[in-house]
Amino acid sequence: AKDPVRVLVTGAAGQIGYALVPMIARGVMLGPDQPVILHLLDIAPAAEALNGVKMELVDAAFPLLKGVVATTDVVEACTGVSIAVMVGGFPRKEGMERKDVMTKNVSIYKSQASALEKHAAANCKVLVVANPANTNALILKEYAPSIPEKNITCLTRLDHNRALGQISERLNVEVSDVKNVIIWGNHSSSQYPDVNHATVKVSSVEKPVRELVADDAWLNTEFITTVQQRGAAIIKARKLSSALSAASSACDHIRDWVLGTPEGTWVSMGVYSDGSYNVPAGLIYSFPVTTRNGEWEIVQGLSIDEFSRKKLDLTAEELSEEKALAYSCLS
Ligand code: NAX
Repeated sequence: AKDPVRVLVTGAAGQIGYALVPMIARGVMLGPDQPVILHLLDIAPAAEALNGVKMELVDAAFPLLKGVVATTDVVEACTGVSIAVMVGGFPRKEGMERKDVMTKNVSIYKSQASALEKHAAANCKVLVVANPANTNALILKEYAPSIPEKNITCLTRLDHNRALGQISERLNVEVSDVKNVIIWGNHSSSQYPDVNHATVKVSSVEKPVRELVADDAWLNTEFITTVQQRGAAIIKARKLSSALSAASSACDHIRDWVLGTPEGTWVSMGVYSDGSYNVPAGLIYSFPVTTRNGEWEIVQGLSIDEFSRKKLDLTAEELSEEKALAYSCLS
């Protein structure tokens, strides 16, 4: 049998945490033959709720779950973990300035970066979910210089999956037959969901989404805004933000990163930009990536038309501004 892998979930007493931890304990993230030990971190005011989550994990008697460490101590939480899913953060409340929210999150991600760097397993893979996800990941990278930059990513897979879902609904095809959409840029409403290289399998032939939808007006406007605004639509409907879809997408992100993408398929991940597609280097930006042997690689050579170029640049500009704001909050 395999040795258990220690998986950290921060913000584990929150709503995404509540959806995510049973998925991990069931093998959705690392596979049905991979035992896990869950490390759950939250802050003191949530300690009792966190303990309740631990009790439920015990009660669920998951065969793959070999232990639960539920704690409000960052060092204990980070010790020995090979996967870190960072869901905890400071939410923006009504009337709060962007700078104040950024200051809070910068300080959280700075200190959690140091704890991970000192106490996590070598080669720990990090996924930041908490918003502003790209910039939190960038701060984490800056303050954990010994963790390889390739190991620090943020979640845009939910946006990617939302785009797949919209195409599947529109064409009335199975979502598993749609592939190779791309989310470029920031996990915010400036993101660019791009279908120019996406395909649908129709009687075992891959056909371009643009050809099948045959409605560029829809693809260039409503489709894009629906994906960009989906988070807000969920809040409006549920009075709570996305949780099960965020948790499921976080599992997809880590599973594909660790176990690899299928031949001919890419996914979207927020990763440290190397300047590919003329995106400024030094941002955490969502790109199309393929993965193999636990490493991602940006898909190269895709054609970018003028319409797309503007959208790639716009979301990069927003990320550069966020980066500047984050740095101005570091003191
Ligand atoms: P909740 O408010 O339900 O849970 C957040 C939890 O984090 C709380 O239990 C809180 O006590 C804890 N926390 C706060 N500061 C902490 C710290 N310093 N260390 C450890 N834990 C801490 O929010 P939830 O709905 O679960 O969302 C979590 C985060 O995901 C938010 O930042 C949210 O904006 C972000 N999202 C990101 C998405 C993405 O695709 N990247 C989509 C879903 C989600 O909106």
